[in-house]
Amino acid sequence: MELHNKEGESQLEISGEFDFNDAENMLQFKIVYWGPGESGKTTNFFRLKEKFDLLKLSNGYSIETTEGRTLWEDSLYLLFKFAIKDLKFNIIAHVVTCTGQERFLSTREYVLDGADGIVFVGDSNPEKLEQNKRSFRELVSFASPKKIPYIVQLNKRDLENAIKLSKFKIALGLPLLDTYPDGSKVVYDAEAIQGVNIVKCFKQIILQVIFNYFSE
Ligand SMILES: Nc1nc2c(ncn2[C@@H]2O[C@H](COP(=O)(O)OP(=O)(O)OP(=O)(O)O)[C@@H](O)[C@H]2O)c(=O)[nH]1
Ligand SMILES: [Mg+2]
Repeated sequence: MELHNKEGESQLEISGEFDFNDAENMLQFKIVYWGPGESGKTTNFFRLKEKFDLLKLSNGYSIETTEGRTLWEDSLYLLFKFAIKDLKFNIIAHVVTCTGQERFLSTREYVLDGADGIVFVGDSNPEKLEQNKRSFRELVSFASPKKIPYIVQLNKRDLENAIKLSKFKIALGLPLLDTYPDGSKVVYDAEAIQGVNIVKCFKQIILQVIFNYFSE
């Protein structure tokens, strides 16, 4: 398939015109939001849920402890038509978030099972650097052998003492470049609380999952 990320990102479109009769162009993906405790995975999830209000197949659920931490997972199905240039796909995306709490580590394997794409949600709080590193290492060791595409989001850019982007990249062992040769960003800035760049990250991971699907 002649598609390149560079032109893809600017031309991709998500719309509600899901076509139930078009079984041929129907794709189903599972997208997992992963990251250290309280980095903003569930906040990403709620922003997507609001944004795609009309495209929800399910109402979704969120299993939390009384302190608002994710105990098990948040889960939601979205249906949409995804167009890149003149190619159109009907997509069913199962969006889930893991718990970042290390004491529930074993549940993460279950939530990650069958993932087609992963969004790593990092925390800009400088005190969370070690947790970011640990969680990212865990993700790479899971995703790399299986060649599961992932993108890195650095959330909470609104924090006054937010970590410098270069410091974050060095800690995670990421290239200091802004973009990869395919045009995708090494790190996507975000403010999940305000919804900044949340849909952009979601579109980007869907795009990478589609590329991966067609290159297999
Ligand atoms: N300042 C700031 N705070 C944020 C942002 N996004 C999320 N938060 C806050 O960070 C805290 C944790 O957010 P959650 O979305 O529950 O984090 P989580 O990653 O799901 O946490 P666990 O499920 O416990 O691993 C909440 O108090 C959010 O309001 C952001 O962009 N900026
Ligand atoms: Mg959560």
